[in-house]
Amino acid sequence: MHSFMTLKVLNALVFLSTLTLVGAAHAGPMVGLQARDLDGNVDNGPEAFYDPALNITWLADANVRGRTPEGTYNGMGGLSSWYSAMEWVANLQVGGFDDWRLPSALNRDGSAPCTGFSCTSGEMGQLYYVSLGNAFQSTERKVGGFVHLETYLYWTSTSVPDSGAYDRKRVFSPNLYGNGYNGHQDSYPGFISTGAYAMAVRDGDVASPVPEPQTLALTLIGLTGVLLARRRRVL
Ligand SMILES: [Ca+2]
Ligand SMILES: [Ca+2]
Repeated sequence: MHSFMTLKVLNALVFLSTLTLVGAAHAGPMVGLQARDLDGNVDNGPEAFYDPALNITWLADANVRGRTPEGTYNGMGGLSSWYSAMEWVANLQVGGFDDWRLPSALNRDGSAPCTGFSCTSGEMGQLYYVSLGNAFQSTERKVGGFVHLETYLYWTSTSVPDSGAYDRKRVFSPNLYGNGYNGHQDSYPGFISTGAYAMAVRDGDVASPVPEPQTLALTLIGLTGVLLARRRRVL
């Protein structure tokens, strides 16, 4: 009787593991990004994504500034001058962290950012092209697990060295998905009249990884192995 029950439990565990692995294979829109929890509730989904390639953590809400907690637009909808965006992110506190910043457009080796399409070395270029798998000028929107990723310009923290008078072209701003300039990185005046959106990112990882479906499946497989080994010993 005991062995029979054990076998039923084992069959159920193997079935569950298989189901979970099949589900995980279809749910992989982001390359390399790892889900992170910031609000202590893993059931409501991740609030951040860690990118081990750059060792940075993105807020999953790509326009947290422009939305109320209920998700409706707030004031200017998150559009602002570069100066206002820099001030906002400096004061942002989410998940117990106060070191959020705008993404850098600098190349990974610290050299000056490129202009145009396929600038994959900056942080937003890495996110847009590599992690989310977008192509330049593509009309297909791949946003992975991010929400409120707006179809317009996003500020980076990077100033243009020889910006000339009036602080013109002070920042680099990749244009995500908008106006045929999807994946385009360029420079604009810090007080560009239309404003631009702001994503928040921080250096390093956060403390609370969200268990991936694969991890759960592997745990179940490991448990199954232990039970099988125990059963063999009993027999
Ligand atoms: Ca959560
Ligand atoms: Ca701060």
